[in-house]
Amino acid sequence: MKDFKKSTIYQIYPKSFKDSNGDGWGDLKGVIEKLPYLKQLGVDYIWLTPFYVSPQNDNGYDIQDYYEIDPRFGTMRDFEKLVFLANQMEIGIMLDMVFNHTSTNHPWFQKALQGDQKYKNYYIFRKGKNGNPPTNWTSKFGGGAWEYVKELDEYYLHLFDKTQADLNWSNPELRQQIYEVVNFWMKKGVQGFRFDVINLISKPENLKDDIEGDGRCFYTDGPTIHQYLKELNQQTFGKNKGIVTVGEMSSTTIDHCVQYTHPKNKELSMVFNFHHLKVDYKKEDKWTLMDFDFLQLKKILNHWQMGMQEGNGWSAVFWCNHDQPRIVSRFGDDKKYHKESAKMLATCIHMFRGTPYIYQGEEIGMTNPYFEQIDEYRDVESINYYHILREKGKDKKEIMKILQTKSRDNSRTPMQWNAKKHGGFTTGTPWIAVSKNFNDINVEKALQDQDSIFYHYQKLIALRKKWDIIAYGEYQPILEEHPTIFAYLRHFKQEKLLVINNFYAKEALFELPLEFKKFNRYQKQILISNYKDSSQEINRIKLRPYESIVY
Ligand code: TEU
Repeated sequence: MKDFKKSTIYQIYPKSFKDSNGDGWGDLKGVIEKLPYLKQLGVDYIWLTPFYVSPQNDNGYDIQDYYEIDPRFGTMRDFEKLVFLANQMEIGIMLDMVFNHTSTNHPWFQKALQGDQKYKNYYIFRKGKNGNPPTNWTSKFGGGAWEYVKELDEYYLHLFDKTQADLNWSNPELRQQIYEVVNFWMKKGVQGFRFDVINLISKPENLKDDIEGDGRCFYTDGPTIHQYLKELNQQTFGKNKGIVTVGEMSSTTIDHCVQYTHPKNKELSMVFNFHHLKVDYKKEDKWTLMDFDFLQLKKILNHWQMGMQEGNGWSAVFWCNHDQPRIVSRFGDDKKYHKESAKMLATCIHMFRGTPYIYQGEEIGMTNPYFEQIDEYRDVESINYYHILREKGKDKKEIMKILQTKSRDNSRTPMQWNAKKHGGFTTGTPWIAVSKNFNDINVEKALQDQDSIFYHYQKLIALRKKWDIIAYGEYQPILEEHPTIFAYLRHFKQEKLLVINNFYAKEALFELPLEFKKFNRYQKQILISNYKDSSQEINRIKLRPYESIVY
């Protein structure tokens, strides 16, 4: 059985990973083809984002059938083969389970629309208020969170797109249906699950207007959330000790995340939170342009590292996923210091207390594509906000700039395998354009260069396996007020780990705080760095652009 604290998890967005049949969509056969590559990288689990039958209004997060694979991704046989071959390589497959909502194409919802009470009760239908929706809540993708159904003269709740109807978890029958889904996939030999926005599933019985906000205060970490997760655990994966689980937690708190992951509570193995990825939002609005606030970033990450440690919870640590722009374009430098900054960012995350996640392409330093036309974008959220910002009178050029840094499509462009047409992703026409820099940034090139970002990630993954301190060490931030350096210590038995990262292209002076001078007496070793000749001396180090060293 694998120890998830010593594991590294690789996220695949199958639609953009590898196309095996030339239809322009990545597929499961494409994933199978690339298993040896992932083995070479050294990852322990692969998390696949949804590939079930779906109208794809939200790229598969709108599920129409939990039990069938969308033919564009392949067949059940392909999936079984993938699980089998991955397990042979000691790679576990983790599936993405979207249980906050289904597609409105789901047969349950279709029956609800026909007025079938049983199925109406699977969702959240309410009467309007004086010709208005039941509450003033807004959808995360823009606009209101309620959609009117004329035939029923009622509204249904959708926290995301209007084709993603929220499920009613207070209905025990619905919960049973969900447990069956999880058990079905467990029988196929999957070794883990990622639960999509799982902290939003518990809504209060009486839905009220949110005077100051968008409604999230009512359903985020909602009233019976811990009860639901305990039940989910007992009825499904809790019966199999080898299963690893991660919950995606939207706008959550440390207190709840400790409860979600404390081993005694028997809810989940670990959780994602996103507070550190909002440090480039002006006034908490994603659709603005702002340089990232480094001190704020450090403060949030240190606060979560300490809080989760004190409460004995466990975090999934990450910079990238399919909803976030590329990290090297965001907090690094995707031009002059591409390699240095990508490696520095990787080290910073992988030495944290928590299980690190790598999103496809991050390991070769893939960048935002900088699309110039709105018709190059595919994501429902980007397209909605394009129109919302236009209506607010923003000029087209500025909106395009915002999308170039904020759109979720920034991470959804196809994986760059080589310098051939479409980066070797497909022989057909890709569903979304490949980033223009695939000649320079691609897997083939990375594998030939011993100094590449790829080998840096490979080394980080191996170090986690070798040194217990990386997985189990205690976290302690240092130089918290330093304007450009992110440094911290880890402690485990007789060992110490000192992690130093310069987050900028400017040189920076690292000075070891007085109370740690005694470390100089320790036997020292550099575990990893992103320059060939990093200082062996830890008292005072003149850090070069984006230099990152682990002692
Ligand atoms: O995302 C949840 C979520 O709220 C955000 O990451 C959201 O995409 C972002 O804040 C918008 O700015 C999950 C999935 O990861 C995402 O792809 C889905 O669209 C969403 O749930 C709905 O299932």
